[in-house]
Parts: sequence; C-alpha cells; structure tokens
Amino acid sequence: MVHLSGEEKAAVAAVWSKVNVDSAGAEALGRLLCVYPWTQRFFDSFGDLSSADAIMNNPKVKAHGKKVLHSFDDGLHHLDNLKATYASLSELHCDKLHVDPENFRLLGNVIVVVLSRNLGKDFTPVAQAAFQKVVSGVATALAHKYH
Ligand code: HEG
Repeated sequence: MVHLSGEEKAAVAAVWSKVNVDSAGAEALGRLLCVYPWTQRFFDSFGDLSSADAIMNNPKVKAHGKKVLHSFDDGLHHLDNLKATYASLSELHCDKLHVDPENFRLLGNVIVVVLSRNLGKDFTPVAQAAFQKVVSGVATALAHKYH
C-alpha cells in the first residue's frame, strides 16, 4: 500500500507518461547488473555479462528488463493493492528464484536513477519523492511472501 497525495499522483502519472517502458526497463536492469555486479549471479543463463558494454547490449538483459518494468507498471496501476498484485511474483522470487529481497530495493533505486537521467528537469522533486515511495512499496510487496 502506497499513500500518495493528489499532487504526487498527478506527478507520477505525468512522469510515467513520458517513460518508454521497454527501453527504461532494459536500461534499469543493465545498470543494476553493472553497478551491483553480485546481482549477476541470478542471470547466469543470460550469456555474456563480462563488461558494461556486454551487459547493456545483451538481448536477454534487454528482454528481461522490459518484462520487469512492465510488471512494475502494473503495480503503478494498483498502488492501493500492491501486496495482492505481487503475491504470486513474491512466491516465485522466494521459492523458485531464491532472489534475496534486498535486490528489489537496489533495483528500485536504480529505476529512480534511470528516470532522473532520462527525464532531467521533468523529474520534479515532487515526482522524485513520489517515485521513491512507489519503488519502496513495490519492493515491500515483492518481499511480502518470503519465509
Ligand atoms: Mg524478477 C523473473 C518481475 C526484480 C530476478 N521477475 C521475473 C518475472 C517478472 C519479474 C514479471 C517473470 C516471471 C515469470 O516468468 O512468471 N522482478 C520483477 C519485478 C521486480 C523484479 C516487478 C522489481 C521491481 N527480479 C528482480 C530482481 C532480481 C530478479 C531485483 C535479481 C537481482 N526475476 C529474476 C529472475 C527471474 C525473474 C532471475 C527469472 C528470469 C528468467 O530466467 O527468465
């Protein structure tokens, strides 16, 4: 559950309408793998991750980043109901993928960095604060079914 003021909701909608979800997703996952290289261990079937160039141009990283950010987009439309929205994905990441939930926080922060770099001044302080709440809420929801 993420509480946003009316002003924050409007800022999130305005910012998100300018985002290319496919390319921002690819960029966010690529940057996560570059900046926090230990996150690469979950993607050993993705092929060449041997340099920043290899990671950012890796088609599997691009495709998976796109999938992840589309799932994040789904959460943006269910801010009152994030735990239910992500319940089955939380189970999958815990039981099958064994992804430490701290990684959801790292990715959330990288998503905010990518928005900031791509949108510049359009990413207003109100929007930044609102998105910080959203990525944190999504990370909490994804961690909810961990045991
Ligand atoms: Mg996860 C699969 C969403 C963070 C590692 N992730 C998936 C899938 C979705 C998803 C929708 C596909 C599920 C399916 O096949 O049914 N992931 C998702 C979100 C977020 C997130 C919304 C955070 C915003 N994931 C995340 C992080 C890691 C990770 C931080 C690891 C650092 N995800 C991961 C792996 C897979 C998925 C290893 C399986 C990839 C594959 O082999 O296809």
